[in-house]
Amino acid sequence: MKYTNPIIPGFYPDPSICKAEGKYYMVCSSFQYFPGVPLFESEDLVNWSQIGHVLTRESQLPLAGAGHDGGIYAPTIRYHEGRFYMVTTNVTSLGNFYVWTDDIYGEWSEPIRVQQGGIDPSLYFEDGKTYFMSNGDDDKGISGVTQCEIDIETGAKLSPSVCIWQGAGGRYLESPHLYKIKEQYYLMAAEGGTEYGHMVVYAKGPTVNGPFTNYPGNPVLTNRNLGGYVIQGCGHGDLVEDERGNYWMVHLAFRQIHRWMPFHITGREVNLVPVTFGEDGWFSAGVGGITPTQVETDRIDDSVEQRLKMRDTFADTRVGVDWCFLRKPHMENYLIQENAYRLYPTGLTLGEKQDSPTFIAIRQRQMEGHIRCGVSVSEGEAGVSLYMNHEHHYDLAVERTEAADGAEGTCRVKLRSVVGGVGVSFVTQDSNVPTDAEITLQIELEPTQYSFSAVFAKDGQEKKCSLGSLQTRYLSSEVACGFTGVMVALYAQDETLRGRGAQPATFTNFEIVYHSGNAIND
Ligand code: 6LW
Repeated sequence: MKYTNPIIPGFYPDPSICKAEGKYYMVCSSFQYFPGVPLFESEDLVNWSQIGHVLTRESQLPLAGAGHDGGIYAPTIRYHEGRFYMVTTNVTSLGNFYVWTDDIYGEWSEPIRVQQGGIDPSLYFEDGKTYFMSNGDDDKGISGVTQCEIDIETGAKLSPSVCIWQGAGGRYLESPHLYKIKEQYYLMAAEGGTEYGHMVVYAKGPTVNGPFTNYPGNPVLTNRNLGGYVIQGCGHGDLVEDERGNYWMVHLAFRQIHRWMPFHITGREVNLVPVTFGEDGWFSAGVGGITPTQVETDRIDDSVEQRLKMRDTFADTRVGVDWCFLRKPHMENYLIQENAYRLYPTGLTLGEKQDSPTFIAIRQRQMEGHIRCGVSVSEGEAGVSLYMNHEHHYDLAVERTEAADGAEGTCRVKLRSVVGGVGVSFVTQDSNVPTDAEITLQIELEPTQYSFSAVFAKDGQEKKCSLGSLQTRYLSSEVACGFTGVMVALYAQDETLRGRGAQPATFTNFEIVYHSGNAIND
C-alpha cells in the first residue's frame, strides 16, 4: 500500500508510540494547552484516532503562568505488564513525572515525580527493574543522556544519575529512547535542534548502561539536505515493532508552506517511516535515510486505506478531545451545546500570557481550505482567531459597542493583526452592521495567505464584505518561535469587563473544510 506523510497532520509534536494487545498507542506534547498530552489509537499504524488526553485534571496538569514555550514537553508512552505509563516534563511547574493507567480509555493516576533533571524523559523496563533517562546533566554535572534506576511504585531514585551517552556530535541531544532488540541495546535520540537541521541518531551497546558505539551511518534519518522539499525538520523518533516483526519509526517533522518558502504554520506533525535491520545489527530508517511525502510499502496490507479527515464541525469533534483551552480554563465561561458554543467574555484578552482568556481551539491541520462560523455578540468582542501565541495572532471578530446615551449601540466586524506583540486593526468600511443581522465570519486558507470576510444576512438579503488578506508566514514558528502550531480559536473578550460578562457570544455552524491534504506543493 501507499501512505502519505504526515500520518497525523497539525500541531502534534514529539510523538511516542507503544503497542499493547494488538493496537498501537501514541502520545504527543501539548505545551500550554489543556487538557494535556493528546492520546491516539491505531490498528494499522497509518490511521489514527484521538481517544482523549492523558492529563485531564488540574492536579496532573498545573499550567498557571505557562508561557507559549512552557507547560508539557515531549512525553514517552510505554506498556509494561498490563499497565500504561506516560512520562513527561512540565517545564513550568512539576519537572519530570509520570502517570499510569490500567485502562487506556479511563483516567490516569496522579503525577509521580522523579528527582532527575533534564527534559524528554523515557522509561525502560527489564527484569523487574525500571530505568529512567532524560537529556540533561548527571550527578557529576556531565551532560548527555542521563540514566538512573527508579522504584516504579514511588518514583524514588535507586541509583545515581549517570551520563550513558553524549550523542553523535550534533547540537541539542534530545529525546532518548532505549530498546532491547535481539540481545542488543539501542539508544536512539535526536540532534541538531527541532528546526531545519534536525536528525535522528543512535548507538548500540551490550548492556543497559552501554558502553554505546555510534552507528557509523549517523544520522540515520534527516531531511536536512533536501532543498525544495516540503517535509523538513525530521527528528525526535520512537520505534515500534509491528505484528509481523517489522520495525517502524514515528517521528516529528514539519511542512514548509511552499517548496521554497522556509516557514511552517501547522506545527510539528507525526510522520511514519519503515526501519530495516541489516545482518550486522545496525538499522536504517526511512527511504534512503529521508522521510518522503509518499511511502510505498508491502509491510502493511493493500486492503488498508489511509483516510484523512477533511472537515471539522461541532457535530464531529469533541470538546476536551479535538478542542482544547489555554492553561487553566475558567470553565464557568463556557456553555457547550450540541449545535452552539456559548462563550462568556471576560477582561482577559488574546494578549494574555499567564491566565486563561475565554478561548476554545482546534488545530489548523492543513494549509488549504476555509473556515466558516456564525457569531452573534451582545457585549464586547468575539470571533475566530488564528492563534500562534499571545504575540502572534490574526483575529476576525464581531464587536458590539454601547452608545453613551443608552440607545442601541453599534455592531461592526473587524480584523486584528498582532505580530510581534504589535496590533493593527482593520474595520469593515460599512461599519454599521444592523445589530440584528446574522453574521458569518469566513476565512479562506491558503499556504501563503489567509483571506478574511464576513457575510451579513437580514430580511433575506445577504451582503459580503471583505477585510483583506494577511500573510501566513507571520504566524509561523520561524517568526513566532516556540514549539506549537496555528490554532483556530473561538474566543470572547471585553476589555471593560473584570469578571464574567453578562451575555455570552454564540457560535454556530462552525466548519473547517480542507480542500487538499498532505501532499500539497510536493
Ligand atoms: C522537545 C525536544 C524537541 O522537548 O523539542 O524536537 C522540544 N525536539 O525533544 C519541545 O517539543
